[in-house]
Amino acid sequence: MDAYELISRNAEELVTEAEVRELAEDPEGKRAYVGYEPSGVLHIGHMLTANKLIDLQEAGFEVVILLADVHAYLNDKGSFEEIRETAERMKEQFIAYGLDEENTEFRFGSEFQMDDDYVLDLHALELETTLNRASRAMSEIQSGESTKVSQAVYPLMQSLDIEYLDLDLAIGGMEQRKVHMLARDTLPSIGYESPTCLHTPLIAELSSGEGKMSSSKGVTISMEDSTEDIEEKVNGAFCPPTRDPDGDLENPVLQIFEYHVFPRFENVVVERPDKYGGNLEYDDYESLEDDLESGELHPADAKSALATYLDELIAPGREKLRQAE
Ligand code: IYR
Repeated sequence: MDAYELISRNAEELVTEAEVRELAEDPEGKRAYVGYEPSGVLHIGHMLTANKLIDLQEAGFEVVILLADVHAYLNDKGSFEEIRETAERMKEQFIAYGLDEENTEFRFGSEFQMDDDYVLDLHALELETTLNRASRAMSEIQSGESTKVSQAVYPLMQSLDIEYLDLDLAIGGMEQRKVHMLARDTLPSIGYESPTCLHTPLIAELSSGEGKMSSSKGVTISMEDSTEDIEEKVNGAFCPPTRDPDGDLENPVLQIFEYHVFPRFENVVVERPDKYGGNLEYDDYESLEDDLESGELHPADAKSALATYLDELIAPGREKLRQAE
């Protein structure tokens, strides 16, 4: 796989493709980042962007993980002290998950977001941005119904982070895209460049295939899950053999195979007793999807394989959490 393929695989959107292609021409030493509001425990959403960070490290990028403590505070996620504590716990889980320790820089937002230059630049961005635009950027991120002033400041700070961490590429789930678009439009007005962005897809809610999987509602998978929890959740997952004709429903089992399992395992074995045709082996996602659609692969067998692979991905992080107890 060439650098561009590795960098762009499984991305939902590149902003812009031409800019990402240019980065891929000489990725060595380029810097990419993802920021997370610290929540203590890694869940499957963190793991999806982390998969992209692992791809980028393999392509030669340096990776920065921003533990966005001030952002979590602005978004009403608790006291500053509580947030700092949960942030510390996340570092080890990212490394356990498979990021290269030598080449992952962890930064706290509070290390630089209170510096004079940053704050003055923030005020300059406030002057360039309408409240309406800032509030729209937060529609899929903000907690609570109405946008507080702190939440309108949030996307402007997220925009500035890209400049202050000296980055070449900003990564985020599709829910971050409006913030990134705001950054692209407004950073040039205060003398900075428009950032290049890559967005990862969102996975459907596990039990229904409806809407998006989130850590705050519906079924989700996290590093706190035991092997049995994972088996139970995956067994109960929505997994229709054929695509929803209206296109409203997604198949979260297939999505997890595509975005979590295949990027991390060279080939995938679905174990089956001989009387049901014996084991199936896949070296790409598409052939597994085809087999599920044709009926060659039964949803129950697909789920049981998925639970095994997910458990393998989660086990090292789960172990770190246990040690920290
Ligand atoms: N908005 C993110 C958290 C975040 C991301 C980046 I990239 C930042 O520079 C700052 C905050 C979230 O929803 O978790």
